[in-house]
Amino acid sequence: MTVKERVEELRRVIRHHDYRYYVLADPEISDGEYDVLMRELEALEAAHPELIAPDSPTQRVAGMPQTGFEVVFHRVPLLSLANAFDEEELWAWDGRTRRLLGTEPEYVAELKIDGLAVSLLYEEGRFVRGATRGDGEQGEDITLNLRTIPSIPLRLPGNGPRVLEVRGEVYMDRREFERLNDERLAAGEAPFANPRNAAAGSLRQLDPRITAERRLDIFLYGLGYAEGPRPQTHMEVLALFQDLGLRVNPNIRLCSSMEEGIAFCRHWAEAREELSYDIDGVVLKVNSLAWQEKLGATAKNPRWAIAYKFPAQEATTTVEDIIVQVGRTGVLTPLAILTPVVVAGSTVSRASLHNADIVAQKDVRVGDVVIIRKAGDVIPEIVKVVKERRTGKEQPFRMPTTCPSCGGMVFRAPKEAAHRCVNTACRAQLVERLIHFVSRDAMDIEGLGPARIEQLVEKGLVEDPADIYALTMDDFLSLELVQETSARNFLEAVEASKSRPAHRVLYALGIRHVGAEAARELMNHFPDLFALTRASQEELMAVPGVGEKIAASIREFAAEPKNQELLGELTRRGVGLGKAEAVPKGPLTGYQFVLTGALESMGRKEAAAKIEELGGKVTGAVSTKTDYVVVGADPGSKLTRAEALGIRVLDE
Ligand code: D41
Repeated sequence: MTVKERVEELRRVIRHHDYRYYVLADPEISDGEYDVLMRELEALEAAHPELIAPDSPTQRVAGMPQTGFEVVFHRVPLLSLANAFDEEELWAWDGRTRRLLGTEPEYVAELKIDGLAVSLLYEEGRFVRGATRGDGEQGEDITLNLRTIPSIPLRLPGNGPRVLEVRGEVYMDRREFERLNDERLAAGEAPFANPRNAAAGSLRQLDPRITAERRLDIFLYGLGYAEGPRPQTHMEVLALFQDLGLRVNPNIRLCSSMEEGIAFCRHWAEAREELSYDIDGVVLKVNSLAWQEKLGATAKNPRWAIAYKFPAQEATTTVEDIIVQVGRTGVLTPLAILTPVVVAGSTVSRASLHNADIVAQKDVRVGDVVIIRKAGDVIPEIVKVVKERRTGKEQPFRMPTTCPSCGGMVFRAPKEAAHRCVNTACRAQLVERLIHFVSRDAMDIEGLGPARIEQLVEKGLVEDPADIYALTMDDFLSLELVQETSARNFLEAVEASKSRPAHRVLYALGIRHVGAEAARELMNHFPDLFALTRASQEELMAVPGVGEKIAASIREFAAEPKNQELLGELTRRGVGLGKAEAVPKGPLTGYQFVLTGALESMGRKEAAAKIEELGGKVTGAVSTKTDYVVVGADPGSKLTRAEALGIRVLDE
């Protein structure tokens, strides 16, 4: 084989694996094997620069930073979608469509991805130009940025049409959005308000290397200008895209009536949070392209499609106050108290402002009119201040220099965003630590909610977690509105919590950076909590998933004599801190599991608890010791690793 042939073969193979990985999310080889192929290709191209081609997989990030974007005139304008804001408007559209056609058409229902509309142009199977939608007539040439999106093929397989222009939506996954914002905050940069803005900002980078770092993705949904045989229906268009390796959203439904279309809308209005990306509605399209043509378009919108828009997740309200809350590690968190507004079906009256830097970056002041956004069950966020509506009377926020709970000193460690109250005896911290200790994923002491904890601390009955195990019937009866029966229930719940597995106790202690998963991993490696506190930094870091930060934090906890006393007190009062007791035996005893991706019927924590109930072990990282990997939707690198190691993979 000549070098040229080998280069071409490598490109073909890599292109195939890119497709398996990025388009189908179903890789056939491990990351390591892929890297070997890529490195060989890079080496050959470096040795034979005359063989480098723009559509080589090594050339995704190509060209120098630009000074601006060229204007692109779309050969076929990108029309926009007419909107329906409720079911009545959908029925009205269905009625008009049926009247114009004189029959009841099939509709295709698809998700309305909340991203940016773009057009991709292929000539002779090669990706030659990508552009923003712009105003529909003309957009901007963002070819170099779109080339960096790994699911966009630089070359189409086989004999695609000579010219093919496809339309789709570029978006950013919520996980990537969170990652990017964390990174920006750490670097002192303003975070993006939502994934859509983050995707837009990333596509507008003049330096494609920056775009390449922002893992963007795309779903294709429309055919623009195309030469060659045309499909007959929208479903065939989508099938053609799939044949060409263009990424199509899997959640599509062919509807034989409007009822089905409405059912699809209702389903996704409820289920939208299960997706790993934002959608802002559902698009209904007439399936037959002949009928699409017959229906035609108004000045702006095709008559054959309509967007059903979900209720907005954003609303406008006023900041009435900014208060400061003290968390269990002493972190002071500013919280905006808002004039209550209804957003996506529930009333919002507060929004987290995270830390002083974010308040400063967003320049949120008491009295400001703000746009807030609610996504799923996360705490609502302030997207931005409507500065145009300032009166001049707004009050800027200042982080207090003393703790609002105990009056103690407030410090800010260098390079940290958080201000902290460093008084470990601070009452607010104690209450938060105890609330965490008894919470569901920790010791799970049923009935002991925040209000009860508050009362127990108020009465001086509890000063640390071990005190909970010394509470008597009379102590509980001394609380407001507690009768004999509920007091007995409290005692029973406290008793039951003594036999929680050690990893739960560890998590319950609330050591900084030690989350539920790290705690689980740690207690798989140490016989009990005492052994854990004796471990060296190196021994701790040898545990999978435990890095420098976690290890240092455990060492810090262990070095504090009070904490050693606490552990002693917990054992004396009967709380199990080790594996010695209570490893339940069951059908899964001896098997190690790893969970990855979003499960459908239950949360991951719940699934882990069930596996443990049956005697199995759950760890966070895939290793040769792993027996099974259970995969849900959108699994990540754990699945790739499992496949590389040949570990059995199970669905839910
Ligand atoms: O997911 C979307 N955001 C989406 C947008 C979609 N699934 N289908 C769309 N279909 C069209 C027509 C029917 C006009 C081809 C669209 C859009 N348009 C669109 N997005 C932005 C402007 C128009």
